[in-house]
Amino acid sequence: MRLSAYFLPTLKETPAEAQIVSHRLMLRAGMVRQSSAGIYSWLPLGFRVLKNIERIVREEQDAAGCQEILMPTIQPADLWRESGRYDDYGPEMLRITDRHERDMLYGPTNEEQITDIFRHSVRSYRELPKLLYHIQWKFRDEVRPRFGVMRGREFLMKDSYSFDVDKPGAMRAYNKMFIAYLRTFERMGLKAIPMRAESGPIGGDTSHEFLILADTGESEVACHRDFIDADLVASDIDYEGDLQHLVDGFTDKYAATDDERDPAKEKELGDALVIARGIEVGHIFYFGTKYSKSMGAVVAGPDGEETALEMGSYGIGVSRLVGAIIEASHDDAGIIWPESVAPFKVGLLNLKTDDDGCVAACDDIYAKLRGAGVEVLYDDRPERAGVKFADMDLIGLPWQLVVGPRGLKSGTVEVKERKTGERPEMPLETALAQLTA
Ligand code: 5CA
Repeated sequence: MRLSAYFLPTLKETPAEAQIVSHRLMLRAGMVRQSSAGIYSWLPLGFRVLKNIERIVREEQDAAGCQEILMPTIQPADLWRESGRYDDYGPEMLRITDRHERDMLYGPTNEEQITDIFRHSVRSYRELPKLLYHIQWKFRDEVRPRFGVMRGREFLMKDSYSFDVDKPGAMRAYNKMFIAYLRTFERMGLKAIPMRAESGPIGGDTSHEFLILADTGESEVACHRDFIDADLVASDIDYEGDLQHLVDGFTDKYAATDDERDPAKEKELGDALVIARGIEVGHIFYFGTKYSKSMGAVVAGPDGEETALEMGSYGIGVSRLVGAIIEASHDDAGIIWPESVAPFKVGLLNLKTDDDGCVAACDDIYAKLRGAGVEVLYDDRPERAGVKFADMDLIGLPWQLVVGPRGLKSGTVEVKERKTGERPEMPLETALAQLTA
């Protein structure tokens, strides 16, 4: 993509309404624009990151045996009356009436909707287990939407739902999601720590939140120091094998969110205790028959008796992750994208757009990189070098390939790694080999 043609409305000034660094940088880098409180439009640069995060989430869900579906954003209120949550959910739920005076709502989550699909489609335990997910916009009329996409009113969530005939089956699904979450966040360059958590309005008695530690996190959390030092998960997982020992390896160590903290255990830990602030990027729940019983979702068990489905649900804050990754990875100059989610891998900077040699060299490099399948943002604007450097640092692409007339004379270019700031000069061919490897 040529920057001269790209819609990248960067801001020089720091927007006054943004209280945390990720929100400031997302506005300054032209990634999002606010529509109304807690509701955002995604501009090209931000949308590419959102899609990359979505792709990683999808790949890891698929790998764990979860099947993708798509449920609507608007749901009938009657389903929520059946589960009892229509009244319980309170003012966070956006309630809508259609032209026939039917009560509808913009879904804050989809337990009822999926339970309804299941009770009409599945009759026998032989059709179980099943794990389904979708990636869809949600609406929660938060009292205090803030921090940009981190606590929005409209936000993108991946939500999965598991259906099993008994509790051991449900726990196998829970464990699959537990491990899939560790892998998902690790691929985004994040260390998300699984912590015992409250289940809140979703319900149930077993629940873990996945938190990244950051000073701007909304809640105070506590965990064993081992989590900070350790790598969180091995690369090859057999999802059909026994995952319990792997999950136990994490849950045996102390890690708890605000409401679940245990002063006695914390005292025992002594120096091994870390107290920090955390951003919740995922939350998994086992809630057994809470929805299946109230909504009549049953299957015939092996003995022919009807049995209520055992269920769990598993959420990832896809749009929140964009902000969370920036909180975890930035410096004074701007964002530092991990390569796996970066909007482009390489920024190509032509430092002298009125020099025919520079233009020809850059056009050629651009074609070669694209030909090799590398995503490149080519700064071909007639701007000063200083402006180009500042913009590239702000938007945080992992690599910058800098081309100027002086270097070209000797056939060299500069390759800057955004993360380390190192900017070695090298022959053009070496640079191309490195960036296409
Ligand atoms: N039905 C369950 C699991 S699918 C559920 O709704 N869980 S949740 O309430 O914990 O939300 C799942 C994830 O969505 C959270 O871990 C968080 O990362 C994200 N999330 C929740 N509320 C917001 C919000 N207001 N803005 C941005 N992301 C949010």
